[in-house]
Amino acid sequence: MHQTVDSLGEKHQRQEYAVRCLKDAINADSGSGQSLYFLGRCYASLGKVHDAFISYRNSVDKTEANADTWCSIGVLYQQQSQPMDALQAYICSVQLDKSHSAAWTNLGILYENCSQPQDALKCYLNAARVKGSLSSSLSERIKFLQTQLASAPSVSSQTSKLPCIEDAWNIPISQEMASRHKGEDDAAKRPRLDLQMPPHELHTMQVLQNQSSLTPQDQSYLKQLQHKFIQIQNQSKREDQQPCLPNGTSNSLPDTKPTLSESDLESLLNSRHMSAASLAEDIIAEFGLTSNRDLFDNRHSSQVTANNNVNTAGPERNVKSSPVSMEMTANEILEIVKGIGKTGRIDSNILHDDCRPPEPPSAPYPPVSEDKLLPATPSVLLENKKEAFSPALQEFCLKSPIAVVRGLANVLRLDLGLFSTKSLVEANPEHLIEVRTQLKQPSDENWDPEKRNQVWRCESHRSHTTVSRYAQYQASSFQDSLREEQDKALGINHQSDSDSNSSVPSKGKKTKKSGVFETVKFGTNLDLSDEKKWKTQLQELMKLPAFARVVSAGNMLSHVGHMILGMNTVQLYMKVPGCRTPGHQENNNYCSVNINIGPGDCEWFGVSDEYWGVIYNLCSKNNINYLHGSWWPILKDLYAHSVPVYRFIQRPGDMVWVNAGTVHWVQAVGWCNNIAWNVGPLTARQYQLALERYEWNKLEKFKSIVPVLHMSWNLARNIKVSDQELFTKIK
Ligand SMILES: O=C(O)CCC(=O)C(=O)O
Ligand SMILES: [Fe+2]
Repeated sequence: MHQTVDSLGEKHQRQEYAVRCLKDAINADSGSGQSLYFLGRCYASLGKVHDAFISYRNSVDKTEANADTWCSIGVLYQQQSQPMDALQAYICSVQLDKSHSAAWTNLGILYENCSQPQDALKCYLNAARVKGSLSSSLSERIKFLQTQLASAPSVSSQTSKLPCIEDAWNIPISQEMASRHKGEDDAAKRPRLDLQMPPHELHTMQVLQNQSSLTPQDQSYLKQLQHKFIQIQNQSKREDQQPCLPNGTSNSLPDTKPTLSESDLESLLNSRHMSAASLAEDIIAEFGLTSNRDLFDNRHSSQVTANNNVNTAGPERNVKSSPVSMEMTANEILEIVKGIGKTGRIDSNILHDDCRPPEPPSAPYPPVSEDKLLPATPSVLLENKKEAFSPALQEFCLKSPIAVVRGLANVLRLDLGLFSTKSLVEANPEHLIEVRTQLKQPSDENWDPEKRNQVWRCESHRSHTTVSRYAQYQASSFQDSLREEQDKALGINHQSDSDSNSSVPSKGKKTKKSGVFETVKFGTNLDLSDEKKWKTQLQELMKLPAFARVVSAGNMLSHVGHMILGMNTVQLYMKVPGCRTPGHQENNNYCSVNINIGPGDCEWFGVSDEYWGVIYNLCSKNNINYLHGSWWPILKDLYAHSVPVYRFIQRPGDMVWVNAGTVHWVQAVGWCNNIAWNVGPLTARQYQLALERYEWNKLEKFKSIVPVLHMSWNLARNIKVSDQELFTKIK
């Protein structure tokens, strides 16, 4: 009532009240499909598409056979520019209730939008047959189409965007659903509630992201779009985890502009008269069906048939042995792979063509000459904001194994103070942080704890503390060192190895001796993913150019559909001098973006991707697992194997770009914090390296935290790939 009756007060308040009442109703009776349906209607009229979909979906789960729900789902799909899904939903609706004039009318509008007037007319006529539903606009529309069609040649079905109404009723929905569904439960019989960002919004988001300066209005619109994008991605991930139907063809269809609003639908629904028995007979006659039972059972019976096909497909059919080729269309491939995956085996190696398992590459040949073993690190000093947003900067980063972009924070006016230890403590003092206890030593050395030999194994013991406790440690370590400096200047003698009396996270001491070495504590992997806890910090990072941003349409990791902590979310590192990030390649070989917050510097070492096999072998020789272990390369071993090493200092405000596959290790020179995350530029190289590592991780029993297969499907759905090589690889 509050949703629909104007006299009950101001619209917004009424709507909010209606939502509250419905939520109460659902709490009181969680099995009520109707309350969930009404809640969905409220959300839809409030423009909360995402919430509306979820409510409708839950409603369908409780009460599947509800024509109203399917009709409303169709409306949402139509608004989301997913005409094929909208069609399926409307067909579900009119199959459940053939006198559902609203669904027939919507279907007519949908067909009209897709330039299929004959089908539209049939639907309008069906709507008009329902007693009491013939509004003047409906009869006008019918007359208009009849006149038009009488004078115009009929449209060939070859060029139709949607299947004609007869086909839609009979075959595609049931069979398409049945042959492509993942599970056998009831959910598999329904169209998938697939949320997609409308293409124009995706495009606008991309355009806005690439602007160097935005008006406050544009900024807030961009934020809205990005928020929506993430929500949709998350929702689509949740959908994927349920046994429901894949979306199929909707993305390949051109946009349609929905013309039916929720309120139009509302009035149609309100004026609707249920159950016109004669209508079913008319439809049977019109569509040439044989019996009433066919109408009702078609979906389910053909589903059984399709399932049977699946079961007889044979246990060992292998996609790779089927004649699938890159030249085929999606439909041809679907035809060939029908039934595979259910009982058949799909070769799980997703690497290209030859299916050989990946292996660490042998050393590049011929080896580089000695004078190339210490290459200069590609670096650029930015002078202004325009340079930061120039495509040239992105190109520069993408062509180097590692690059340092100096002065980025300065030209973007990034407020690095938001990531200072003080701000972190103010924002979330009790937030957990991982601690690594390590031996403090010069950056180009790595001794065993007794300082007998230089080794590859890097001592790094894990524990946990809170931000505020680590902050105390970091601050007192700094003050102690300052005092020592002052005392030194004053000629006061200090025992250089004496313990400090300040507090340490776990032991109550700042530093202590472990054998001959002082130990340091590295506060690592502080998770900044929570948008509420770290709102200002995360907002600040929106100032970055799109290619380096945490979330952007051009970042593969933004298409995964869920958070991967530290990869498509921000992590922060809190350091004192000597803290080490041991050698590694990024997860699944993605690129890494790292900004030094200061006040101190960091020292970086980097080795280009093609040498990772050499480093892998050196780790093995030193009895360390390359993926699972902690190692700090001995430089002379690398040089002895002709491995060039980039080495450079990252100052506060500098961004380091670690390209796909680059092996790197980092040591703090001073007291500083760093922020970092991963990005996946849409390049063939990045995609290939991610795939290779995905496969190699399997062999090494190392978990790939990027679901590369799932991500590939999302990429295929979400983006238009202009790079031919990347397109082919994804395909
Ligand atoms: O700042 C650090 O120590 C982390 C460096 C790193 O491995 C990265 O940003 O990828
Ligand atoms: Fe890294």
